[in-house]
Amino acid sequence: MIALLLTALLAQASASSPPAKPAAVVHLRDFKFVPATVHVKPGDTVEWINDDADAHTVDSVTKAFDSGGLDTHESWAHVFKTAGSFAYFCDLHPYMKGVVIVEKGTGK
Ligand SMILES: [Cu+2]
Repeated sequence: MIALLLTALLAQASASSPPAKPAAVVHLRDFKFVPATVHVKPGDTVEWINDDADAHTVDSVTKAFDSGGLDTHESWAHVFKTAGSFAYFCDLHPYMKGVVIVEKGTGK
């Protein structure tokens, strides 16, 4: 439990060094989130990596999370603690959309 809390705190404190093992990685590439939909479990970390020459952001539709600006090759990670469907977009290019689906139970 303490380890989980520390992981979450570190993820928020340090944008450039995410936790060691994300459950899913989303690339920001050609003005798209690739893949646009990822499935994880509660407590999992999702990491985003900007492969584009342009800056992007990862902004929750419900303001649950916000990466701030990500320049080329920058990454950002977020820990999803609760189940649900978390839609997000790029604040700079609102047509860029993705969703993180956090599901309890087995399988994906
Ligand atoms: Cu963008």
